[in-house]
Amino acid sequence: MPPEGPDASRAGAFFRAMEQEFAPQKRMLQQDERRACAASIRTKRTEERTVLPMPTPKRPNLLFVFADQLRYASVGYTGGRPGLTPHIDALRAQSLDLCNAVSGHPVCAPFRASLFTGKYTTSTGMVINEIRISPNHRCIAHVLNEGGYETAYIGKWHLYANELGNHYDPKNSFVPKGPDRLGFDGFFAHYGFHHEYYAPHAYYHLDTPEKIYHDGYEPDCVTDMAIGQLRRLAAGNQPFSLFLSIGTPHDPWTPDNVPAEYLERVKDMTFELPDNYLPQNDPHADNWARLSDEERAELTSWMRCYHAMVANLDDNIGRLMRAVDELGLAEDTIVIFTSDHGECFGAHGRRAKNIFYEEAVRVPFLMRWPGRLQAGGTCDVCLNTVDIMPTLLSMLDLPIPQTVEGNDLSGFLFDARRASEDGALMMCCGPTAAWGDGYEWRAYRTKRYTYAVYRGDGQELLFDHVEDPLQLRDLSKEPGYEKLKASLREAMWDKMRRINDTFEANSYYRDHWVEDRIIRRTATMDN
Ligand SMILES: [Ca+2]
Repeated sequence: MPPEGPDASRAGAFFRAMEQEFAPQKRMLQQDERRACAASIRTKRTEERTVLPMPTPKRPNLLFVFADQLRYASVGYTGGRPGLTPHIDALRAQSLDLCNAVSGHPVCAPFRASLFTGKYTTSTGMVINEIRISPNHRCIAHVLNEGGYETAYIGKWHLYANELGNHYDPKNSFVPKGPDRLGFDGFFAHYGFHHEYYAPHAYYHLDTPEKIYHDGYEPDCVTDMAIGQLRRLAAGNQPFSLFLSIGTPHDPWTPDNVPAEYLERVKDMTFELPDNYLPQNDPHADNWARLSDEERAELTSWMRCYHAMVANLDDNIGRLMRAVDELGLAEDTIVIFTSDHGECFGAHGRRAKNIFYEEAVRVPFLMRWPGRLQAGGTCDVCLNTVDIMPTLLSMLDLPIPQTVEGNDLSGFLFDARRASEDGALMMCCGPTAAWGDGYEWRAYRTKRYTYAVYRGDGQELLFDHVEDPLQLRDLSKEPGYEKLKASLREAMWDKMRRINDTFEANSYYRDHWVEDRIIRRTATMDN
């Protein structure tokens, strides 16, 4: 169990005001009007299960590649190490760069739940890692199937655990064929969670609990597998979607978890603590975000292994894109490259993710669609995780389910002159993978500002990440920022009200939504 969080008795006037504000919504929930509330957020949605006309010409394919824990700042084109990621940089030159993309809940499983459903965490119920999502959501793969797509998935899944840890037991790593695959009914080479990338840990499942072991470095092997699937899919008549979830550069960052040739590539690089490093742990950090003295001493060697993993990831992206081109798929395939969240490496006195700071929430997001999206262009719209599903479905001319809470941002991608000032609601509903109160926050990030508030003690923060990208200067108490803070706070709460997010303590979700690590209900759904 993690140590106790900030004492709830210290919750100040802010928290009491919040309770008051949400009292009507809570009463409504008690009156079993969840569905009515969910219906109220359905605005301008295309009707579900629309009968689709025969696609002529064939719809474009979708290749969605996402790394794990890849920071925005750690690729070459964003100002990372020169020469480390030539293939990702080449892809950027062919792609539209969504430079304000964030992870709406920067943790593995909550991110994936939002990616597949288009819903915020309070609506998926995936409030921490290693609980089991309901199969009753309307997901992106369901819509793709109905639109005539083959839906394939390769890599880490992380939405079907039934206990904390014990990752290598098939009861936590295998997802049976059927509804728990959330609509993916094509090739499905998957595992629950692991980040040891060599045998005997690197394995996957197909349609049985049998473990199939990789012969080599897992990121190379899953890339080979994806290329093999592209070859098969390219020969077929159906449009396809292939999601490739690559485990790197997630820790453990030990030299035996990355091929020697990539350590060789980074051997002359110098790694230093970040400029916003703090020697003390952030008091709001959970067990996964705290650093011991021994770990602090290891930070720069972790960075070395991390960057070696990034170099390997880059080679694999290069191989994958070469295959797309050689198979003649380039013109008819929308390629996405992104990550589930970033990594702090000691910034703000934290490691890992699960926090609103730029190091954790900002992710690379490249979209390549030759002739349709501007190659080498930039789009600064604030793309949140929940916006990915409706935006992609719209680009593929497929219907957006009414249950989707994100926005279709495709109009901004096709027309760079269009601007949006809407920001992204980001959230943390508990410690990374365990139950415990005192770590919950909500935040609202616009192109320029991040406003955030912790539930436990009501502390508010405000950063100007254009003027202060390291977020060292908290403007929340400074004179002259009251009006701005109030408007950002209201914009955030407006988004929360629309999704019935009542900003509960983590134990509330444990006690009301989850039974035996299976999610039974959420803010907008009874299962
Ligand atoms: Ca992750």
